[in-house]
Formats: sequence, C-alpha cells, structure tokens
Amino acid sequence: MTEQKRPPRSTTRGFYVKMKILHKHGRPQQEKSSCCFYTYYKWLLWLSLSLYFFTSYLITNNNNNLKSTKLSPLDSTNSNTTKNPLTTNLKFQQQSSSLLNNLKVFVYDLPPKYNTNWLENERCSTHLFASEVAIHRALLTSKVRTFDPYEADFFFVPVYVSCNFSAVNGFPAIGHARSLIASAVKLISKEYPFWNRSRGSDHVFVASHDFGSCFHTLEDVAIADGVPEIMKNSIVLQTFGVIHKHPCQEVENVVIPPYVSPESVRKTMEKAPLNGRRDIWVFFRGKMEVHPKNVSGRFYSKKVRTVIWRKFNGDRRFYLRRHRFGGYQSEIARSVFCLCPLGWAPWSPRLVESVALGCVPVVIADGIRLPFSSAVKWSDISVTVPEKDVGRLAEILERVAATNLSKIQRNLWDPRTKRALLFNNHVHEGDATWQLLHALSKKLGRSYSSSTVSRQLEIDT
Ligand SMILES: *[C@@H]1O[C@H](CO)[C@@H](O)[C@H](O)[C@H]1NC(C)=O
Ligand SMILES: *[C@@H]1O[C@H](CO)[C@@H](O)[C@H](O)[C@H]1NC(C)=O
Ligand SMILES: *[C@@H]1O[C@H](CO)[C@@H](O)[C@H](O)[C@H]1NC(C)=O
Ligand SMILES: *[C@@H]1O[C@H](CO)[C@@H](O)[C@H](O)[C@H]1NC(C)=O
Ligand SMILES: CC(=O)N[C@H]1CO[C@H](CO)[C@@H](O)[C@@H]1O
Repeated sequence: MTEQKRPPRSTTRGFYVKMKILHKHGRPQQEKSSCCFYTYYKWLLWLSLSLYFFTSYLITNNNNNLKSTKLSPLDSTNSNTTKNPLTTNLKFQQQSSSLLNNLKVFVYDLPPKYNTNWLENERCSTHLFASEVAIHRALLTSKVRTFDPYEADFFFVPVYVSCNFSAVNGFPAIGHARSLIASAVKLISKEYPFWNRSRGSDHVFVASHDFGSCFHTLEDVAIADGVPEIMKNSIVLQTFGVIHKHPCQEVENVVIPPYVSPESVRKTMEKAPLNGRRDIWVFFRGKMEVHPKNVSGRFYSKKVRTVIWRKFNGDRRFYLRRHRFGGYQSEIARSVFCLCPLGWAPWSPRLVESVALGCVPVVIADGIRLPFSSAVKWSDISVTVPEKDVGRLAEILERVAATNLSKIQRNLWDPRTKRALLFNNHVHEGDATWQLLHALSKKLGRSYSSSTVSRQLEIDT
C-alpha cells in the first residue's frame, strides 16, 4: 500500500511553514546570502524526508512481521499523544490492517492455461469484465497475501473466464467457464487439502460478467443453468446483484464494480476542459434497442432504452447517441447527468465511468444492488429513476437540477467515492480491491482457520 508511506500531509506542511518563517526572519540581516540560506534549508528538508521514508519503510516491514497480533480498533487509536510522524505513520498502518481484521489470503498458483495465457490478447486485462484479472494482479503484491496456506483465512482461485472474445461480435464467449472452473477445482482439491476440509466455503472466485456465476449472457438460460454445484458453497465476487431473489446470486457473494481502467480515466480528466464546464445536460451512448427478454414478468422493463430514445431523441437537452465511439469518456466528462439504464443485465460499466468522471449517474434499473454500499453512499451521489417513470425523465432531472444538484455533485466529487470503484495494479487503501477485502474480512466465519467452520463440519459428519 504505497499511499501509507507518504508522510501525513499536515506534518509536511508544518515543517515547510516553519522553514519559511525561519527564512523570513533571517532575511533583514542576511539579504545577500538568502539564496544559499534557502538552498541549505532545501537540502535539509530533502535529507530529513529521505531519512523519514527510510525509517518508516523499516517500521512498515517490522510491522508486517508482527502479523500474529490481531489489533482491536481501540488499540490502534490510543497512541495519539505524540505528533511524531513516525508514530503517526505506525498508527495509520495498524489502523488499516485492523480495518481488514488482519486478513490473510492464499492465492493458488494455477497453471497458465487457467489465467495468464489469456493475457496474450491485450483486451483481456482492460475490458469491462477484467476485474477477474485486476483482482488477481492486485492480490499478488498485496499485504494480505500469505504464502503459507495453513495461516490463510481465504483461498483465491484465479481463473479468467471472460477473455475468449468471439471473432464475430467481439463479446466474450463464456461457454467454457463451467468446465474451466471445474477443472481448476479438481486440480486444487487433489493437490491441496484446503478445498476438501472446508468444502470450498473459504474459497473465493470472480464471476464478473452479466449474470455472475450462472455463466450465460441470456437471463433465462442463465437462470435455468443456475450457479454450478461445485461453486455453491464458495464466495463469488460478482458484478451482478439485485435486491430480490435471483438464482444467479444464490451463493455467498460480494457485489463488485465492473472494470474501468484508472489510466483511461486519468487521461480523460487531463484532457477535460480546465474550467470544469459541463455543456451536455443529459448523456447516453449505447444500444437503444436491447432485445426484450421474456423472463418471469420482467418482460416490460427491458424496453426502457427504447422509451428513452423515442421520447427524448428530439429534445435538445438530451445528447443521445446509438453508435460506438472510442472517445465516449470525454463526453461523460462534459456531462451533468449520465443515464445508466439496464441493458442485458441491470449493471453497466457506465455507473463506474460516470462516477469516476464526475457525471451524476441516473440509475434506471429496478432492484439493482450496487457495489460496496457501505463505502459508497449511492443515494447521496446518484439519482434513481424507477423504470416505470422513465417517460418523465426530463421532468425529474429538471427538479433535481433546481433543488439538490449541487449537493449531489459535491458528494460525487469526494475522491474517496471514485477511489472505491477503481481497481489498481497494487492495492491502495480504500480502492476497489481493498473494499472487497474489507467485505471478505466480515465473512471470517466462513474460514476454516476460524473455528466455526471446522466445528460445524465435525457436527455434520
Ligand atoms: C472460445 O470460444 C469459442 C466460441 O466462440 C469456442 O469454440 C472455443 O472452444 C473457446 N475456447 C476455449 C479455449 O474454451
Ligand atoms: C478431496 O476429495 C476428492 C473427492 O472426494 C478426492 O478425489 C481428493 O483426493 C481429495 N483430496 C485430498 C487432498 O485428499
Ligand atoms: C413469454 O413467456 C411466456 C411463457 O414463459 C409465454 O406464455 C408468453 O407468450 C411469452 N411472451 C412473449 C411476448 O413472447
Ligand atoms: C435530491 O432530491 C430528490 C427529490 O427531488 C431526493 O429524492 C433525493 O434523495 C435528493 N438527493 C440528495 C442527495 O439530497
Ligand atoms: C482518539 C483518542 O485517543 N484521542 C485522545 C488523544 O489524546 C488526548 C489527550 O492527549 C485525549 O484527550 C484524546 O481523547
């Protein structure tokens, strides 16, 4: 976690201010030597900062070695008497590891055919389902990773299933997902004792496409297929989530955001107008006619996009485009409201892109379960429009603009919100991988290492 090695901002500033004051005081007497005086202090600052980074590095490493001490939140806050940056940093370290309950995750080292071979296609690690790659990557260098499976709370099974892009339509072909995962489970349960001893309950998978671990893009087929028997006892990190009962979430799960490259967001923001003016009022780009699907009474709701197009295409306040455009992120950065209507599945990458680029997401997907709701207060940063009210969209957004738009934007532009939805190559405190680890740390009861599961199994057998 690179961020923690940065000195607490207030300390640096204090030092800098002190330096400036000294500099000012010295001025009257030392008019001529002031340049050298200044250089001298710059060197001193540089020297002390390097010394500081070096010592905090040592302390961080020592701290990692003391992993057996599970700190309670109380322990981590009672060392506030000194304002010494070293103690402050140590305190920060302890706080963040106690926030994750000193979680330990073992990452299986599977043969490359299950994961890294797919990376030959560059799209595999950047497309909207790429959280399966990003999470694996971030875990490998994370502080929670353990190389000793006997001390692990959870076991991560890195199988990339969304990277077989069809030559015809460019979408991932996920027909092989079930067999690839089954084969991985067969391998680990043969070579290691950990799957069998917990029946997989402390094993973690990613299923980042439309209907989670149902592994099919059509909802009715996905429902008919259901979650594979072999994964039913495990934990699935999935982009799909609804508040009602649904066969594709009948497994212990954590709703995660779809993958959006932090690099692409950064590049777009660099090119965004400096004055931050947003000249598009309502933005949507994407397929307008998603084939209606006939699933248990939810048939009507699939027409949401068609209604938006028919009703608002002629409205000058609405900027609606139905064709693909590589530069669409710059359009989001220019927009006040960004429509996130359901498509094939309720979730969409638009949600993350809107938040990351500062456009208020307008969620039109009844019953959607949004990612990391304990960290992201979705009701404070977005507008929700029921599917049945989509025809009144303009009226609803006018009212928000006239009343609480600036409040919503202020909440939305809090950097913590954006951070929670983006996956980085290395875990940063508060980013998407950190959030899911935090969610896992609340599920320690499923871990064999904690006694509940082992005791339960003894009773069962
Ligand atoms: C990739 O998808 C195609 C269908 O588009 C399928 O025929 C092929 O078997 C898949 N490849 C693997 C390795 O599963
Ligand atoms: C786990 O159970 C499976 C099936 O019951 C068995 O084939 C496998 O050998 C077991 N693994 C170990 C490590 O004992
Ligand atoms: C939807 O499916 C039901 C059966 O599940 C069928 O009776 C009905 O005709 C279908 N509706 C349409 C419009 O296809
Ligand atoms: C903004 O106002 C709408 C009603 O117009 C309300 O439903 C919503 O909760 C408000 N949002 C915030 C963040 O205050
Ligand atoms: C959070 C915490 O422990 N705060 C304490 C910091 O120290 C002062 C006095 O040194 C206490 O008054 C605070 O309660």
